[in-house]
Amino acid sequence: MSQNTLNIYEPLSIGAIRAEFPILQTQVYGYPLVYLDNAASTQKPLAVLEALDDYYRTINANVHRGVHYLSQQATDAFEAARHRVASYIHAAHDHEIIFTRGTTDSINLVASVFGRACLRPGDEILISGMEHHSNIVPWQMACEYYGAKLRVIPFSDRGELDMDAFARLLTGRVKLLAVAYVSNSLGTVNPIREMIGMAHSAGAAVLIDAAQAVQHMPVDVQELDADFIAFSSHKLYGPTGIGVLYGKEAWLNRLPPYQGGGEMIKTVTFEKTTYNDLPFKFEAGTPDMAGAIGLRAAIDYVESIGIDRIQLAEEALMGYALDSLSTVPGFRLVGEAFHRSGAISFLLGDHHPFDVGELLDKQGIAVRTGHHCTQPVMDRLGIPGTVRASLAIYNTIDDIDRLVVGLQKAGRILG
Ligand code: 7TS
Repeated sequence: MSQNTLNIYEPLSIGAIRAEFPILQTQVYGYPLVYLDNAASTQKPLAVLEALDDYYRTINANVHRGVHYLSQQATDAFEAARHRVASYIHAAHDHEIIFTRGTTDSINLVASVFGRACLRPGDEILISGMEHHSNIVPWQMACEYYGAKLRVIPFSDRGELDMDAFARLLTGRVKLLAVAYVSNSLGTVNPIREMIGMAHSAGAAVLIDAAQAVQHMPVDVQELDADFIAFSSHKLYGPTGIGVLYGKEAWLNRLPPYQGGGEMIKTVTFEKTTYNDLPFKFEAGTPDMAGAIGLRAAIDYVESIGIDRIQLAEEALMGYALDSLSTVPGFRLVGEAFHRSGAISFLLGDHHPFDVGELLDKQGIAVRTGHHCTQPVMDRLGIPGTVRASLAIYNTIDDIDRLVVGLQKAGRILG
């Protein structure tokens, strides 16, 4: 097992980290698995698997309703998970953390209730040209419903947002800016601190899609001054089916509830229902208790290593990968932003990304191919899609070397 470039995880070895992820021992077509599809979903450490198992074995019960022992235990663990998420992103209050099904669900929640409360005909929602479909379609739907307009910040050939165009688009008509912290298909890290400041000066609220950020870098919602932040547990080494919406208390109090049902109410009569306090106002129905507890274990795991150290190690590995990949005949990087994280998108000559991905798979190397749910990015660049290798805590120089050899072989086969 090779070391990470700078041994940044010391005194922990990369081998010790990999040993925490049982699935990395998988053999694929006779090769040890190289997992480079982390932007789609990360693998889970033992701590998360054990937390899920332990929850169902020892404290499973519905939360916030029973007087009985197990229900109390489950409620305490669920609320402790909320507290852990709040502290991870430096939220001022636990009740600013809403558990959702994931980034998509979080953005749909905001688009739906923000639309109802704040959008009028002629208003505008501003997004960027590099958003995931999850941060496009919910806004299109809200705009269509309320007669508002969707405006788009363009990006350069290198994959960097055009900040002059952003400044021009930021008129008094813009009610909300929704932008990705990190692009899932280009790897660009957007200057969101500056963008949030500019948007606030123009009177617009801001939602940050942090789906590709929270696993790669420290995120401090108070320092950023974001109004809403969305992310998914499953890209942060946690379970699927749960995610987070952070919202500033004042915004969450101002907005109407999203879904109706149990948990989100205080009193119900057929004449009138009163809504529950934060965060429960936005959590209708039985929540994913096990998921929240699994997410807590994932965050504990990440913090046991340190998100700063993870960021440094991944940056070093990214540098190594970009250097090594540039030696592969026909390698063309897609997205050359100066500030980047996580994803490396590329093409190999004129070969279709799918063919390249399939030949890598046959060598035990998992990458994603296609448009990565960012079709407008591919249209803007005039390409059908890319091959994408995306990094996580457990990736090694060995993984990158295997990718390089795999691509050389794919290039020879495809001719
Ligand atoms: N936003 C960004 C920036 C994403 O990368 C993704 C998922 C989402 C939103 C949606 O997250 P979900 O958990 O609700 O599905 N991105 C990817 C990807 O790049 N490959 O597969 C899923």
